[in-house]
Amino acid sequence: MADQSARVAIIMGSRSDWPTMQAAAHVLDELGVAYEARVVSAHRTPQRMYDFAAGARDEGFQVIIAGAGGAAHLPGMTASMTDLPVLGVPVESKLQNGLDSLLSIVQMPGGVPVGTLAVGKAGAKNAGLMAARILALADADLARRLADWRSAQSDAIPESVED
Ligand code: RP5
Repeated sequence: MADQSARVAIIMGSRSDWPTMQAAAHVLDELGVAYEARVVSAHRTPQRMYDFAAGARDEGFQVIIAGAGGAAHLPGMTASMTDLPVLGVPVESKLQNGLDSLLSIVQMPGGVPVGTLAVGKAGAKNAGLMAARILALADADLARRLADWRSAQSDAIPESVED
């Protein structure tokens, strides 16, 4: 059962995906957005995936971030069983650094949308930011925190090429 305050579910096909998916968790921490992270494998725990996807809205989740590598069916299968927005993160794999993961997630048939991000940690980070932007549409406080986060990011980028 989810923490009742968790608005974002971060699911992944394996514990081995967590070092990548932590980038989503980290940025949600920075923005003060409650999330819950779980291992939910489309292939190894299909019943867990079904139960999660079918019950995600009732658990109080509003956005799902799903990361997987290789034959990365988790985001698409999850999207097929919920009306919540699903953001897919292709995890780097042994084959061409995750190009297989990317194509597995991005090539959804029309009618079953998955918002697919970049391969790896940048994609996970942006999935967290995108989840926050979706939630901020109906949350003015979060919208302000997002604006502050973006300003801080800009301020942290030096203009000079040398120290
Ligand atoms: C996928 O298989 C997972 O998402 C992971 O990226 C990949 C490898 O999983 P492990 O063999 O490391 O558990 O289901």
